[in-house]
Amino acid sequence: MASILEGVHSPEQLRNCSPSELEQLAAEIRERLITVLSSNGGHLGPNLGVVELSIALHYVFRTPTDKLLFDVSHQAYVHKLLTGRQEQFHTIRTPGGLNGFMLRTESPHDCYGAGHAGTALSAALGMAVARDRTGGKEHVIAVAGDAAFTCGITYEALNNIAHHTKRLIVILNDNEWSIDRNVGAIASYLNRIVTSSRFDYLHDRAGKLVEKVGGMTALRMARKAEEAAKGILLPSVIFEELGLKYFGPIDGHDIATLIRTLEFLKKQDRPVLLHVLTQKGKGFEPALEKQKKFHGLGPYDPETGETKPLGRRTYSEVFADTMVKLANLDSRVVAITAAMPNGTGLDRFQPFHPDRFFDVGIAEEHAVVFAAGMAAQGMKPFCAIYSTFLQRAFDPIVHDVCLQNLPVVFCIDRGGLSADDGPTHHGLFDISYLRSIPNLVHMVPKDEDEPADMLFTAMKWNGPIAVRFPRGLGPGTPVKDVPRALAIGKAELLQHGEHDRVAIFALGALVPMAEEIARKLEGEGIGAAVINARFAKPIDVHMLEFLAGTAEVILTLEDHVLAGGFGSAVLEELNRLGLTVPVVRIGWPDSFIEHGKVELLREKYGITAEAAIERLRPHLAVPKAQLVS
Ligand SMILES: Cc1ncc(C[n+]2csc(CCOP(=O)(O)OP(=O)(O)O)c2C)c(N)n1
Repeated sequence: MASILEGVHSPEQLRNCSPSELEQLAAEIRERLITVLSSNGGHLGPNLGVVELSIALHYVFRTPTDKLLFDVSHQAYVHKLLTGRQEQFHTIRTPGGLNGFMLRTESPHDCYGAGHAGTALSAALGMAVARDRTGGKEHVIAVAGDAAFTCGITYEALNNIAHHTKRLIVILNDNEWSIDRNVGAIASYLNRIVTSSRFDYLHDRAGKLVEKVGGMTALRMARKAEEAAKGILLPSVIFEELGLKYFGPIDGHDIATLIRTLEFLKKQDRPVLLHVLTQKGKGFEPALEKQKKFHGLGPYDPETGETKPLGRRTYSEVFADTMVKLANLDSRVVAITAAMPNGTGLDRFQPFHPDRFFDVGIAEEHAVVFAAGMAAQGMKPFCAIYSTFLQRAFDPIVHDVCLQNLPVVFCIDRGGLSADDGPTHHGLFDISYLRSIPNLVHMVPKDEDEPADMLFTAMKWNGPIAVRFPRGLGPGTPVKDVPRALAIGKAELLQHGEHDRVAIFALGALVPMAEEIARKLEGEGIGAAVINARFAKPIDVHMLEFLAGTAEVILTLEDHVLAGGFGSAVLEELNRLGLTVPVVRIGWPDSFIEHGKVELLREKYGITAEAAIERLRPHLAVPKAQLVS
C-alpha cells in the first residue's frame, strides 16, 4: 500500500484524504513515531496519544493562518509531521535537526513556542485578542493536557478568557496522566465527569441522535441533553462557571467524531472548551504498560520498548536516596516535587516516607510558597525542582523564602545544559538569578558524593539554601555511607604547587575539565592550582584572595551563562578587594543555546580544556622568570 504520510507535505493534502485514508495515516504516523524515537529518544507516549486529535485539528483548521498552540508542546511531533516536516522528522532532537518542541523559528505552523507547562491558554487568549482588535478572522485553538490544569497560569487565563474574547477554542486533552499520574482536586473532578455512568448513558444517546439525524441542529440538541445531564450530575461544570461553553467528553481517537465536533465548535461565537479523552501511548504496548517511562525517554528497542540500563545511579537518584537517609535522621524533613516524582528521583523516596512526600502538580510557584509555609512552622522542606522550572518560582524564592530567611532547601536538578531538549530546558540561569538574593546560599557539587554532604549541610543550616546538580550521570565517584557537614563558603583546594601560574576555580560538573586543563598545562611546564569552588554563593573569598596574590591569571569554569554567573561573582570579589589579576571566564555566552549533544555544544561554544588554554595563553606569554626579574 502506498504511504499516505510520505505524500503529506502540507496540511492541505490531508484534506483530500478519505476517512479510511485518515485512519491509515494515523497508523503510519504511529509507526513513524515508534521507529524514529527508538533511536532519537523523545516524548513517545504523549504523541501516540494525540495522533487522531492532531489529524482532525489539521483537517478542520488551516494553519498557519489559524493559530494552533500546544501546551508544553512536547506532544507536537504529529503536528510537525503534518506541517511539512515529515521528511526531516528522522532528525528530531538530533544536533542541527528538528527541535522536540514547537519553535517559531522552525516553521510558520509553529505559531508559539513552549517547553514549560501552562502557557497555552494565556498565549492563545493574547492571540485571540490581537485578532479581534485587528479585525482578523482566524481561529485560535489551544490544546492543553489535563496536567496543564494543575498550573496556576491556566486558571489565570480561564479567569480572563470570556471577558476578553468571544472566539477561542480550548481543547482539554485528558489522558489522566501528567508525567506521573495527574494529581489534585482537578484530576479527581475530571475523573468524575468521565466516569459518571449516568453521563455516559446520556452521552451515548446524544451521540446516536447526531448519527441518526445528522447536521448542526442535532448536534446542538444533543449537546443540550448532555448539558442538562451535567447540571444534574455535577454541581456545575467548572469551565462553564468561568464562561467557557463545555463540550464533551468525546473519544479523542475517533477521527470522524473529532472532525464533526471541531467543525461545529469552529462556528461558535463564544469561547468553548472541548474535553477530549485520549490514551497516552496508544498503539504501543510497552508505552501503555509503563506510562511514566514512555512519557519521555532516550533510545529504546522498537519491538520491546527495552532501554539500556545506565549501570550506575544518576545525580537525581543519589539525591533521592540521600533524602531517604535525611528523613530517617530528622522528622522535620519533607520532600516536595512539582509534578516530577520520576524526573527528580523522588519516587524512590515516596515509598519510604509517603506522608512526607508531596507532589503538588505543575505548580512551582505554589511548591515554593507551600514550602515556605511549612518552614515557617518548623519543618525542613526540600523542594526538588529542575533549574529551568524553578525560574517560575523566582518571586516566591525572593518574597516568601529569602526575605523571611526561612530554611527551605532548593534541590535544583538539571543545573547546566539539558542537551537534546534544548533552550526551553537548559538550566543555565539559576546561579545568576539566585546569587542576587540576600540570605541565600548556593552550592554546586563536583561529583555524586558531594550532593549528599551538601544536602546534609542544608539540613543543618537555618536559612534558605540551594544545591544544584546536573542531569544524568556524574563521574562515577562512590557515595560514602555517612554524609558530613561542609563549612559554608569554603572551597576545596584539589591541587596546588609552589610555582603555580594559573589558579583554576571550577564549579560543579566542570571540575574534571579543570583537572584536565591543569594536566595539559603541566605538560607545557606551567603549574596550575585547581579549586573545587563548591559555593556559587558565598564564594571562598580567602582562597580567592590568596591565589589572586600568587597566580598570574585566574580561570573560572562553570556550566552556566557567564552573565551574572560564578565567574562574575569572582570578578565582583576581586574588584571589591582591589585586585587586578586577569580573569578568564569560561561558560555559556549571552544567547539561547540550541539543542544538541553536550560535547558538541561545549566544543561549539568554547567550553573545552583546549579552548580555555588558548584563552589563557596571552596571559602566559611572558615566562614567569622574566616577569619577576
Ligand atoms: C513549568 C513546568 N514544569 C514541569 C514540566 C515538566 N513536564 C513536561 S510535560 C509534563 C506533564 C504534562 O502532562 P499533560 O499536560 O497532561 O500532557 P500529557 O503529557 O499527559 O499529554 C510535565 C510535568 C514542564 N514542562 N513545565
